[in-house]
Parts: sequence; structure tokens; C-alpha cells
Amino acid sequence: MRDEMKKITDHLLSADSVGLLTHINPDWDCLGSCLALQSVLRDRGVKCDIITDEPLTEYMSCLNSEVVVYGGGALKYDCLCCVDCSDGKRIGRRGPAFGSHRDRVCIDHHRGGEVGFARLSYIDVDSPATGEIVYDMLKNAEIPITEEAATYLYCAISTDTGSFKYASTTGHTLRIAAEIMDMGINTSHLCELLYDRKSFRQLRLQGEAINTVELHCGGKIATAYVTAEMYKKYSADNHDTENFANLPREIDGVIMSAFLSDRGADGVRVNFRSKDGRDVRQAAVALGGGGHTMAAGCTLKNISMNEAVKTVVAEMEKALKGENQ
Ligand SMILES: [Mn+2]
Repeated sequence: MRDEMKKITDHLLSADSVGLLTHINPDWDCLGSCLALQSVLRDRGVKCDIITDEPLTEYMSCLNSEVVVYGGGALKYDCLCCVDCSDGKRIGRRGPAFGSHRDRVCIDHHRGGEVGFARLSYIDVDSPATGEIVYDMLKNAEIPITEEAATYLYCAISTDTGSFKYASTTGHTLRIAAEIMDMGINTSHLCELLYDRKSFRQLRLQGEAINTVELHCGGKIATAYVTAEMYKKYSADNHDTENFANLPREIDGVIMSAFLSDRGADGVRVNFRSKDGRDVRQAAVALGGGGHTMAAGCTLKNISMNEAVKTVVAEMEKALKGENQ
């Protein structure tokens, strides 16, 4: 494990230039891990950019994070490293440029990554956050973690563990958080930036989404959704509903839930959640998606919201039954 980690850090540090690739719609685990790696690599003279498919949302730009939006063609870096993603479907337009690059690295914690996706990979599906892997990697390579890198990694780990609430959180995770706090990082300010912000339209839209909540399967399954009309009504987009995925799961008695959001031409995005370690990922995989055991997702194309709800409920029912056997 330690040797495998060292191989990655040595490899990245030996390159003249590294392109770090986020997954599409990067979350804070992905972007925070990239920003920390970029900070460390740049400090050591490696030219390093973070390359995304789309410009960052306002929420993702709150720490003055700066990225390069992919403009097409080959990515001219010595080495490309995909972060928090090991699946070609999740890197969007940059897929061909990554796939045809000879020096492909990957750091991730998702299950079911693509075989041969990278030449050099470090994938730990038991890690609660890619940020935790990056922290361990830097420590393992005896690279001092600067305040800047620690700030980004705190954002990564805190968000992907649901503020250290999810079952994937371990004592090790908390010790990392403690080490970061001991560096004097203002974590309560970071939490305010990450969690305690909501626009008026987001709150109103949340109300609409809550009104769509339905229980299925005797109350073990819950769904909620936001339609294209609702987005239009509040001049909102899918970034405004990013934190809605957990809402239906919160209901007492619910074991599995799905939040569906209509992305227009991009289809209906589904975010699955479960409780008590129940495997909802298999429902996502059955519908062409993937993710973690208790948090997974997929996208359904050319389908009405009603049909989409029926489809995901049927898959969650199967997943529940499969587990009961
Ligand atoms: Mn992650």
C-alpha cells in the first residue's frame, strides 16, 4: 500500500508538467484533492493545471479555485492524472484526450472503475474520500502538507464524509481532520462556506422538491424530484439542487431513496442513497451508472419524470429484495 502510494507521488513529482482531471460536475472531494495536489506540485516546480469540462460553479469557486476549461484536442502535459474518478464516462469531453495519452495516472475511491483506465492507479474503495487518500499519499512521501493544501483537503474530506457523519468515516479520518485543525486552519469558516449558504431560490426549490416526496414499498423507499418546469420557475439549474440528494433518505423508516432531477437534453439524473450499509449501488449499476454502496447515481435518457420514478423504484425494490435473501 505504502509502496503503491509512493509510486504515484514519485511519478507525479518526476514529471515536468501534470494535468489533473476532475470528473464532470466536480464536487469538493474531487476539486479539493486536485487543488491540494496542484499546490504541492507547483511548490516543487512541476507545471500543473486542473482541467475541467465546464467552468466552475459559484459554489465551487469560493476558495478562489482556478481551473482550465477543456477547449478540445490533445492535452499537452507529460502526465495526466484523473482524480476522484476511474471511469471514462465520468470525464465527459476530455475522455478521448485522456484515453489516448500514454502517461495516465488515476487516484480514486469509487467502486467499479474501468479496467485499463490508467497505467498507474491508486484506488482504495474503502477510503471515505479521495482527499483522505491524497493526505495519506503526501504524508507517506514525507511531503510537508502546507496550510493551503490542508485547507483544500479538509474541504474534500469533510464534504465526502457528510461532515464526518457517514459510515465510511473512521478514526483515521478524524485524526486527519484533527491534524488539519491543529495547523490552525479555520475549519468553522470553511464549514460556513461549504454548508451554511443557500440562495432564496434554492430554498424555495427545496420546498417544491419536498412536495414531490413519495413513499414506496411500504415506506422503505422514498423518491423526490425536480422537473424542468420547477427549475425554470426559479431560474435555477442543477447546481442549485446538488444538496437535495439526501432529503428523501432522511425520512424515518426509509432504507433507500432516489432524488431525480430533469437536466433537459442531458436526461434525468438520479442520485441514490441508502442507510445502514444497504447496497443501493446495484440499482445505479443496473441503470448504467455507478458509485458507492450507499451513494450512487445514474442518468436516464429520453424518459418522462413519471417513467423515471417508476424505473428507479423498481430497481431499488430489486436491490432491497436481493439484500433480504
Ligand atoms: Mn469522492
